[in-house]
Amino acid sequence: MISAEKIPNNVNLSGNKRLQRALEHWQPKYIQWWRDMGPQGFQDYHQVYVRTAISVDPEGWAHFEYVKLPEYRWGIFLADPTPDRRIGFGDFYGQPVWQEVPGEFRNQLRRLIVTQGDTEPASVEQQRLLGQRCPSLYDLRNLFQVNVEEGRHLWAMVYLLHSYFGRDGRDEAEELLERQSGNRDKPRILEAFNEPIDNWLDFFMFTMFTDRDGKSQLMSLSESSLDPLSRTTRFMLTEEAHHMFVGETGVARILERTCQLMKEAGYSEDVRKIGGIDIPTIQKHLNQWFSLSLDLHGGEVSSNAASYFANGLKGRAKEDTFDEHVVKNSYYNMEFFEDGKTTTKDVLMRNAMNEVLRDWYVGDCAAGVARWNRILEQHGMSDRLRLPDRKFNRHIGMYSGFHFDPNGAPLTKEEFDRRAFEWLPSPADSEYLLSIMTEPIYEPGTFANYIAPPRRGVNQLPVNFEYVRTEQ
Ligand code: BYC
Repeated sequence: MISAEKIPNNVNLSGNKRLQRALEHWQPKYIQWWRDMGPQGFQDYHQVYVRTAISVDPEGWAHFEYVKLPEYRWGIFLADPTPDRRIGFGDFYGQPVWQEVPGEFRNQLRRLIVTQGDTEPASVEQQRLLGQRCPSLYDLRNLFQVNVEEGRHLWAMVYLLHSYFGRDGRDEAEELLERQSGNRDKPRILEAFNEPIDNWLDFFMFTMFTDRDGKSQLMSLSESSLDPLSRTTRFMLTEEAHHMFVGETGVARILERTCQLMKEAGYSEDVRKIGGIDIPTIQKHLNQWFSLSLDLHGGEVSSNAASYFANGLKGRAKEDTFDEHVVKNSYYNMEFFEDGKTTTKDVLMRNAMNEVLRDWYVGDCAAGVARWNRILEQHGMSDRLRLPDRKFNRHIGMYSGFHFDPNGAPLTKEEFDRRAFEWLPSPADSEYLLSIMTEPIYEPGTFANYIAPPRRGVNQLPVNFEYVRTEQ
């Protein structure tokens, strides 16, 4: 039985019987999905020290407690309304925002919300086996924190589907639990969410780069004229920040440890011989998840994106920092690849909105990579990590039929296939990573050999706190 206490919310759930009934119907299916497809082996006998959002004010969204994962209180929260909020871009610029879904945009909005919603359970499915190879209890707890919040983000989208899309919305909410990451017959909608995440380097790169796509997409949806969508995604962004923290500091801690091991081994030694993760392997995983996440921004030239913008459904990240918001007659100078050469052409800006968002995304990623490189620098290493060219390893958009190296130089398919494992993780790399992660570390304050401890623990607790405890 759903109650306001069980589902923390600020949408007056108990005052909306129709919605409450719809969610009551969906909730047991969600819990069943969580048990079947969520963290394997951590459902019934473990208590996890997690953060639960119980309101949107600064104290309320970070309430810490021990819970069994299936008993996590997945809540529904909208950021506070902005008084007299107006449409910030597109053809309806300046008009009041919508509290209901306009009939003519119903399909487009449903599609955006379903696509966003689909990624959330997908990521939980991708990460479900990682707990059994965790590098520490601190990391295990962070994994579960990310997982329960992705679950909450699914609830956020299901709330919108149930509230504003009637029967269609309810059907879509069911299907969100039926598609499965990597399933041949019913895969998740977007490609990156069907890729396996087998090891912790993948997990940290995913939370660094793919969750950052979550950030850029949520920023653009938070500009939406549909006010409940805007308010929902605005609140989701507060949680997304933590996921990227997990990714960025996870890779930073691996780099830190790699540098220590290299020093101990006298620099010339192969760091793998002493159980570390070498920098080329880190670079390959960076290449993989960055390029997959570039794909998540859609095609460079997109009539979908133009239409979303014109109709005021999906804006640009930080729309208010742009000078002009209708954007009818401006152009974007875009790179194209034609006859084996790159060239540039002007494209109507509205058609280039995916690329505009990708620009923002690439800049945000580059700043993160620069922070990683400072660690290498501090240790006196000459190696540096770098983002590959955006044409590298693309499967969506205009570069998808072509092949490029990480510098953006064109290659034939044969050349690319021959050299792919110089730039992307090979089966041997994956095998090596799994070999150093076979034993999970469940001893408080102990860390796997390949990763340094964090500088501080969670919620001002010590690093050796028992973040996940087994029930006696
Ligand atoms: N994979 O006009 P185009 C997150 C399809 S992550 C497969 O180029 P559009 C999270 C497209 O559907 C953020 N298919 O692209 C992170 C279309 O199909 P149709 C998730 C793809 O529509 C970590 C065709 O190709 N949120 O939150 O402008 C953990 C041509 O499309 C892909 C959103 O994505 C792909 N990568 O843009 C947990 C926001 N890309 O029409 C969570 C909502 C394109 O030919 N979604 N296609 O059947 C959107 O805004 C847009 O759907 C996209 C695509 C930006 C994804």
